[in-house]
Parts: sequence; structure tokens; C-alpha cells
Amino acid sequence: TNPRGPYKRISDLWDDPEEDHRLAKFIQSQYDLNIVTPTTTLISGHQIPVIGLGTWRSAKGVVRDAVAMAIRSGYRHIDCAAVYNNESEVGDALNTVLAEGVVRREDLWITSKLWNTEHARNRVLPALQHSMRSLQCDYLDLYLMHWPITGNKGPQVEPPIKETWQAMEDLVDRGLVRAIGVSNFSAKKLADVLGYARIKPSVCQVEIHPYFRNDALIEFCKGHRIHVTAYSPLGGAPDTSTIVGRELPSPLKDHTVNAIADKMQKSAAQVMLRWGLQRGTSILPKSSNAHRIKENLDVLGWSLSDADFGRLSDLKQTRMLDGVWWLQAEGPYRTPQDLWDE
Ligand code: NDP
Ligand code: 1BO
Repeated sequence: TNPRGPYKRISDLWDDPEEDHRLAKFIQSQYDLNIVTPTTTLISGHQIPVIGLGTWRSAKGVVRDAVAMAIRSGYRHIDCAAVYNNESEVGDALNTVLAEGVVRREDLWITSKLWNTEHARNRVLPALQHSMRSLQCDYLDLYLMHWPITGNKGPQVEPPIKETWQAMEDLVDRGLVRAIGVSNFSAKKLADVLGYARIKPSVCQVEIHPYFRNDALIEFCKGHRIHVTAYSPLGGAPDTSTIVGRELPSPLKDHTVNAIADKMQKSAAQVMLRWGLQRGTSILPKSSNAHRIKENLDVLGWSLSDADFGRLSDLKQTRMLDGVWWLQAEGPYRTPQDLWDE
């Protein structure tokens, strides 16, 4: 079928109006409309669904099915980034589900991120437009500065973060994005942005899971009504160790996490995701597996007791995605301390 062709509807092909009805019923049956993901209100006034599907390292050829299946299963929030190099496959999936007519664009929350090489004032708009074209969206719900990093030499970040932030604000003025925010920023770097922002960051997306609580940053954001989104809520994929160049522990295998999961007849992943929700963060579990995509959404309608929440909040802490690969002797970030201000 094609709205501009001779067969606009399936009934035009078969000369049977019942075929339209059968197809509509079949498509409807593919959707789980009983799950309604809760949302939280951002400082921009928009409602962000608190569970989103992560797409980093979701392979081309796999991510399309993962996103379509996630939306049919009840996800309404997809977390993307230009650097994930799979936005056009995500865009194909969005196009497919929107054409099915059960979910409308305004029901979805689509996030993308500005890559580090695109921070200059005149590169921000083209970078967003590139992501919008790939995602087949005429607006994005949220656009984040991916890292406070440009890779320049010298003591200060160049172009300065202020210049990039102002270019991000222009995107809101143009109606191309609903909300803007940052990712991988420390409280100190966020405080700098708050010092000059005309439009305040709505979201700060950072690493958070039981092995990395990120307490101080969450506290800072609460005080400034900046919503915190937890990335790597399951502790990240096993191959993160090859990126950071050291062995990483997996909270999914943690004894305490698994003991709580067994007791509650939930999976370790569900227990960790529920912990993230109970801390007031939104969560972005990544999976490209049909069963695990559904499992990760089944974290509503039950809760962890205060005692179990406390035990999960008491585990040994390790930042997984420490960003050490960005550090350079001649750049503004020479040590992890420079990057994270800790
Ligand atoms: P996650 O913490 O989401 O873990 C993903 C890993 O867990 C994959 O190996 C996945 O495998 C596996 N997994 C998923 N569900 C389950 C389950 N129920 N049981 C067991 N294993 C499971 O890692 P990510 O680092 O991908 O973080 C999630 C998302 O956050 C990213 O995809 C990205 O969108 C965002 N992010 C943003 C960053 C930033 O800099 N702003 C940095 C890092 C992440 P499988 O696919 O086979 O299920
Ligand atoms: C280096 C990219 C981190 C994933 O968002």
C-alpha cells in the first residue's frame, strides 16, 4: 500500500473492505497497551517517560527490531546518539511503528546527543538536523551535550561550553527540540552552565547503578530541579571493559542483588532497575533481546522494601565509564579529577 499509489489501503488491492479491518486488528494485537510507563515533569514542562530503551552498541540490523518491539511492548522513550552510528535504523523503526497507527509521534519521547566534535556554534544546528533526518523526526524531545569535551589542546575547553549551550538554547527557540540537557557533567560543570543559562538544563544523564550511586550529583540536581537519567542502569555491557581498559565487576552477578532477586522472584536486572526508579531517576536499560526488552519493562507495580533498597545502596562503588580515554596531557582534562571534579 502507498498513500500516493493506486493501492492506498489493503482493501484496494483485494477489493474487500474486510481486509482493512483484519489488518488493523492484527496490528493492534501486536501492541501491549496495558502498560503505561509513568512520566516525570521536567523543568521545561514536558513529561519524560521514566523508562527508556538504550541503543548504544545495539548493532545495525538488530536495533531496528529492538526499537519496534520495545515500542509495541509499551516503551515510549528511546535514547539515541549520533555517535551510536545506528540512528537511521532507529528512524526506520520509528517510521514503521508510526505507520501502524497505534502510537502517535506525540506519545513517544526521542532523545539524541550532540557529539564532541560538533560543539562549535555553527555546527550544533547541522548536527541536530543530521540526527533528525536519520531518526525521521521533525522535532526531538530532548537533545543532550554528550560530554563536556571537545578534544582540544590547551587549559580551557574550546569552543567553550557556554558557546555550545547557547547554540543548544537556539534549538529550543527554533522549535526543533523540546528540552535540552547535558550528559557526563559534574555538579561543578552543571553549576557553571546554570550561571549563564537562559534555558536551564532539563536533564542530566549520567552513569548510575547500584555499583555507582552518584549521590552528590543527584543531590545537586534535585536542588536545581534538573531531572537525572541513569545510564548503564545494569552496570553496562560486558565489553565496556575493553573501552576502559580494565576488568569491570558486573552488578548483575552481585550476591546481594541476586539474593534480593531470588527472594522477590524477580531477575537481578529487574531489581537493579527498580532500585533506579525508587531513587527518582529515569532509567535506560539497553537490550536487543526480545525477552529481556520485556523483562526490563516489568518493573512497575511492585517495589523494594526499605531494607532491600538500603542493602542495594550499600554496595562497593566503582565508576565503570570513567572517561579516562578522553584525558590528554596537553588538554583541559589531564586527570579524572579534572573531568569529574571529584
Ligand atoms: P546497560 O546497563 O543497559 O546494560 C546493557 C547490557 O545488559 C547488555 O549487554 C544487555 O545485553 C544486558 N541486558 C539487558 N537487559 C538484561 C537483562 N534483563 N538481564 C541480563 N542482561 C541484560 O548498559 P549500557 O551501557 O548500554 O547503558 C544503557 C543505555 O544508556 C545505552 O544503551 C545508552 O542509550 C545510554 N548510555 C549513555 C551514555 C552517555 O554517555 N550518555 C553512556 C552509556 C550508556 P542484551 O542486549 O543482549 O540484552
Ligand atoms: C563514548 C560514548 C558513550 C556512550 O554514550
